Formats: sequence, structure tokens, C-alpha cells
Amino acid sequence: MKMTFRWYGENSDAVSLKQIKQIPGMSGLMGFLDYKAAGEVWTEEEIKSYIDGVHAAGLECEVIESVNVHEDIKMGLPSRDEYIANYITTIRNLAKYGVKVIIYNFMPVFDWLRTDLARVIPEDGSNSLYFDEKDLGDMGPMEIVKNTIENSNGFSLPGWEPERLGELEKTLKAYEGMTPDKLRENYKYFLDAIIPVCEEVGVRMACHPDDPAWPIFGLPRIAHTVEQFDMICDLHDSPANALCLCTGSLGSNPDNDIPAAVRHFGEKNRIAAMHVRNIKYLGHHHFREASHLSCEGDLDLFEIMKAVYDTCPDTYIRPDHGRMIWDEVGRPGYGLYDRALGATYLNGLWEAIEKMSK
Ligand code: CS2
Ligand code: MN
Repeated sequence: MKMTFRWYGENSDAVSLKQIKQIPGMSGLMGFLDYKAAGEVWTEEEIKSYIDGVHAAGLECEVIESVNVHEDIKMGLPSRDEYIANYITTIRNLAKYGVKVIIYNFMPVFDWLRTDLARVIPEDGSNSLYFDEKDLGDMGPMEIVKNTIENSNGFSLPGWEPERLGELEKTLKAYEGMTPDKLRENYKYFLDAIIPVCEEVGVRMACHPDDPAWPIFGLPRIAHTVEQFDMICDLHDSPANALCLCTGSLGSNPDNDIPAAVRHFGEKNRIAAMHVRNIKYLGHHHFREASHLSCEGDLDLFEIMKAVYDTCPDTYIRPDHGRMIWDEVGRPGYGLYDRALGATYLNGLWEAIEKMSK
């Protein structure tokens, strides 16, 4: 297991590489060039300069997160071939600089969705990301994105900045009539093109689950149950077609048994990376994010780490979203303190499991 940390880059992250390096047991990053639009090539120069900086701080960069897939690929438009060619160039460029895993998602239009980015936890005054389907009410996606822009403490739809609002309307329209089967067909077309290249250059693609783990706004979603991930694995049968098993995303639906899912895909050699965090269920389609500790949420982090140890012990792990604690001000979900506590806790579980298994 290699413990890693998500970092958004010099100009986009309040957390420094030096701070990350000082977290006990931190091997490196799940890195990210946050200014790249979906479909754009990540050039060698950009990658080299980012990764050189990470190495200079004494950290590795074997995992890159959010090389986003252009909507035209998901929609299966004729223009997809050009975007797939760009994606392949990015894979080759990343591999040249030592990247071994690329985390991405195949969610139409939206990445993760929350209805509150800073929900105060009454017990201790910290705050965390929060979702309640009832808060969406009758609002459609356009209204929610506008709401986000007007009220930064309200809804969040990553990637939909004001200047892209016009595009959002068009994209939503273009998805009308899209079915899960059709989306899967387009997914297969993408995988058939990129996975042979991944095999050639030694990169594993790691699909991140839908978050929350159910369809939203009537858009089809195909990555939020074990059965659906089995189908994704079967679309192109290769260890390079793998998963980033995010416990908090998949676990937002209590019907998903997370330790069992880790064992299932670990045994199939299809887990390339893990995001590990905890969730507190508050009702139907209603949850908040908890500290990583098992007793503060509804997931059993010991059982999850044990399943990793037993079935995919060489995987990359990172603590995922953390709460905002100790008056930290930062990117929601991505402050320093609670994620550092999370990493330390997960390292402690790992040491105990390792020693007790000998
Ligand atoms: C991340 C995702 O913050 C998060 O929830 O885990 O945004 C993840 O990076 C993407 O879905 C991967 O493309
Ligand atoms: Mn995640």
C-alpha cells in the first residue's frame, strides 16, 4: 500500500507540498492539473514541470487524478475520435514521467454533487460536505448551478463555472434520450481505444464511482453498484481497465457493502487505487461526510483496510474528503488537517493489520 494525498497544484491549493511531505508515512500524491479542460492534451512540458516540483519536495507522483473524459466521448458523437486521440497522447505523456495510474470518471455532465459544502456538525462545530435530496426540491440542474454561483455556501457542481453555463444547457439537451446501455456502448468504444495503449506503456485506468451513488437529474449513470462495475470490467477485459474504489462515493448508498466490494474487485485484480473515507447516513438519499474513524460514521474502516490488505495490498490509497476543523479555511473537502488525521488513522489500521497477520 502506498499512502498518497490529493494536491491541486501550486496556484490552486492552500496546502503546500512541504506540509504534505510532513504528514507521517506520505509517499506521494494523487496529482492533478486543475486548469486542463476535458479533451485537452496534457503536454509533456506541463507534466514535467508539475512532476519535477513534486519530486523536489521529496514526494512521488505515480497517480494522476481527474484526466476528465470529454462529453462527446460519453455521448458517442463523431467528434469523439479526436478527443480519444488527445486522451491517448495524454496517457503516453504521463507514462513518460512515471505515472502508473490514471483516475477518471464516466459520469455524464456532473462530477460529485452536494447540497451543502459546509454543513456544521452540531456535536463539535466542525463542518463537512452534505447531501439531502429533499433540498434539491423541484430545482433542475441549471437552477442549481446558478445557485452555486450566487451562494458559495450552497450547492456545488464542480466544473460548472459561470462562463460555462451556456454550454451546460446545450450539453443537457444533447443527453436527452441517452440510455444506460447506449452510454455503456460509448464507454466500450473509449476503452477499446485506450486500454491497449495503457497495456503498452504500463498505465492502469481507474474508474471512480458515481457520487452520490444513484442517477441524478434523470441523467443515466452506470458506475454505482458492484454489478455495474462488473459490467465495466467486462467491457474490456484487462487489468489495465481497473477501478478507483472510493468508499465514500460507493458507500453513499447503504445497499453497497464496501468491504465485500473491495474483496470482490481486489480478488479480480481490478483495484488500481482507493479513496478511503467515512459516511454518516441521515436518511434516504441523505448523508453527511464524517471523520475517517469507524465509530464516527457508518462504514467499517477496519474491515475495508483488511479487505485491501487481503486482496490488493499493493494499491495506492488516499484519505478522501475531510471535514473543516481547527478553523481551517480551504477548499471544501480538501483541507489539510482532517485529511492528515485520516491518513494517520489509516496508516495505524494498516500497521495493526500487518502485524496481526504475521
Ligand atoms: C474526487 C472526485 O473529490 C472527489 O470526490 O474523488 O472528484 C474524483 O477525483 C473524480 O471523480 C475522478 O475523476
Ligand atoms: Mn473519491
